[in-house]
Amino acid sequence: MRVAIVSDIHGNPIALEAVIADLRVQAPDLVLHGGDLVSGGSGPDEVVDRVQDLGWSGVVGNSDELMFRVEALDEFAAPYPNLSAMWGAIREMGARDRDLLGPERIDWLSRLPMSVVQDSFALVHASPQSCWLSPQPQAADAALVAAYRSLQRPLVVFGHIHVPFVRMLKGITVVNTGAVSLSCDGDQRASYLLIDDGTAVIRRVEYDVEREIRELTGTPHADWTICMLRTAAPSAFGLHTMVEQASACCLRTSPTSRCRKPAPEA
Ligand SMILES: [Mn+2]
Repeated sequence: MRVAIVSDIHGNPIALEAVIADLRVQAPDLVLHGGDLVSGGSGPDEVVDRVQDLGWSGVVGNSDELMFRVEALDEFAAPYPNLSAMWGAIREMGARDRDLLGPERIDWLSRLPMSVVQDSFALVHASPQSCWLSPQPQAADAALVAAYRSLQRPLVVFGHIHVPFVRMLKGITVVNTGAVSLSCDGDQRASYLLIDDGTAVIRRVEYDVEREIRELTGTPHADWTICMLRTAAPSAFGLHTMVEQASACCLRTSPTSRCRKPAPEA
C-alpha cells in the first residue's frame, strides 16, 4: 500500500499542480491532505476546488480555521501584542481569501476533521488537540513522543511547521510532510510525503515559483509571501511558521533582510 500525504498547499495552485504531476508518476493508492489548504497563495479557491474534485480526504489546518472562525487569530495573537502590525496584515490577507472562497467552500473547510486515523498511521495538522500548536523541528525525542503517542499508531504524520523530517523513535515514527507552498527549510521546492508499506519518504518537487509570484503581485501584503516563497527561510523564533517567517523576512527584525530578489541570470 502506497499513501501520499500532501499538506500546507497554502492557496498555491502552481505548486499543487506540480505535486499532482509527480503523484501521477508515483501512483499512490490513496492521497490525503494535511490541512492549510488556503492562506498566502494566489488561488485559495482554485486549490479548494481541485482538492474537492480529486476527492482527497484530510484534516483541518490553522489557516483553514481562520476562514470559518476569525476570532481564532485573536486567541493565538494575544500573547504577542508586539507583533500587532503582522496580525493586522494576516487579518487583511484572510479577508481576501474569505472573499475569494465564498460561503460554500468555507463551510466545507469547517467540516474537516482534526485527525485521520488509519490502521497503520495517523494524520493531524499540528497536534491531536490543536491545529495551531505542534513541536518544532528541533524538538527532543521525548517531546515528539509525548505530543503524538495518544494517537496510538506506529506512524504519526503532521504538517504545519513547513520543515520536513522523519524521526524514528522508540515505538513511534514521527514524520513531518513539509509544505507544498512556503517551505521553511531553505529549499523553495514543494514537499510532500509518501508512505510505502510503512516506510516514510519525503519527496521534493520543483515548480515555477516566479509564476506564483507574478500571480500574487498586487494582492494584500504580497511582499511578505513573495519573500517567504523566494527565501524558504528557516524558522528562528519557535512560533507558528507564518509568524516566524513573517517576522524574519518582513518585519526586518534582523539587520540584514533575507528577502532579496535573485540575481539576474548572466
Ligand atoms: Mn501551514
